[in-house]
Amino acid sequence: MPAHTAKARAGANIALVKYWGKRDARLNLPAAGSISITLSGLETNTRLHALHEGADTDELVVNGQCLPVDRVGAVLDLTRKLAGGGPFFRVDSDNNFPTGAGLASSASGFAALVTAADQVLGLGLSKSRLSELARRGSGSAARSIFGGFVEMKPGNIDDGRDAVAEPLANCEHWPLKVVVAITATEAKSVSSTDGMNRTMQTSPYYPTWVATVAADLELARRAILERDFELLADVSESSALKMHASALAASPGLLYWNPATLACMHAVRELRAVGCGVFFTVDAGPQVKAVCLPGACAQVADRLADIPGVARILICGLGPGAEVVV
Ligand code: 2P0
Repeated sequence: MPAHTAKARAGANIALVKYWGKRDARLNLPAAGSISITLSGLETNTRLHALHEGADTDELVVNGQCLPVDRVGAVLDLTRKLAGGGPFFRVDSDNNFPTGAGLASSASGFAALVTAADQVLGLGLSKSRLSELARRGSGSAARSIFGGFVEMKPGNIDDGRDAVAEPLANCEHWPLKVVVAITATEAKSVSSTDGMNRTMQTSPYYPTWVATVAADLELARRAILERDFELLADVSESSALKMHASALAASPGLLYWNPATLACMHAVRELRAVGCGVFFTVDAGPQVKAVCLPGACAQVADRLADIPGVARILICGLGPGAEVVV
């Protein structure tokens, strides 16, 4: 029986093997797979409230600010279609971290949205189908449906039903920590979607980048299952740097880093060289995510906090997948 309101929460995720490029832009199908960790502490809480019968569109409020419904409305249309109809909704979404600055608010946002929509429309979809729906909003959102270590499959069916995420290992398997160094809080200048499109269309390195992902996935999968930190560190840093290399070579080149980003990357490498269990990854923005063994977390946080240009440090653990909040 459909309800009038539902609430869900989802954690952000950080890719260790990056997603950067699509095989189908309309269905938002990735060109290659990716592997991520879902985080605790960086999350979106989303409440859906059915609007009165005369309403003719959904409404979106993010952190108290009205925004165009765009992709959110399109994903809600998909869920209403599955339900054989349904009301328009007011979507109230709150992120407890800076929106649009390379901290994957779209990932936790769309994962929470489809989880709440499933509940409010009484669909009872499997996690796999929720992952497919979340992907239509944002490719990385497919991964935030699951907790812990997650692999996104690129799939090869045209309609995308096999382009979904699946769990690789739970949080307890390997309770890594992530120290996030915030080096800018304003929204980034080029969105991930636009950056990916530009890279696909203009970067001479794009085909090479895509061709290397399968081997990285294989290594990362093995590193995670065997808890081999050195292997995970090597493959993750390499994947991030290759993604940025392909983006830097686009026309015009995509330069997501600022001086503090680079200083943090050097600091992480210096720490690792003296035996500290840490590696970096950087997404389509200037923040640096330092993934660490639990015992290294305090030392890494202290070191990054001292770097000029680092405005704030966040410390996260691994967290659960998207869930309904009662
Ligand atoms: C990732 N990023 O794997 C990569 C690394 C950013 C850099 O997934 O176009 O917002 O909505 O599917 O999911 C961010 O891209 O892009 C992203 P769309 P999305 O985490």
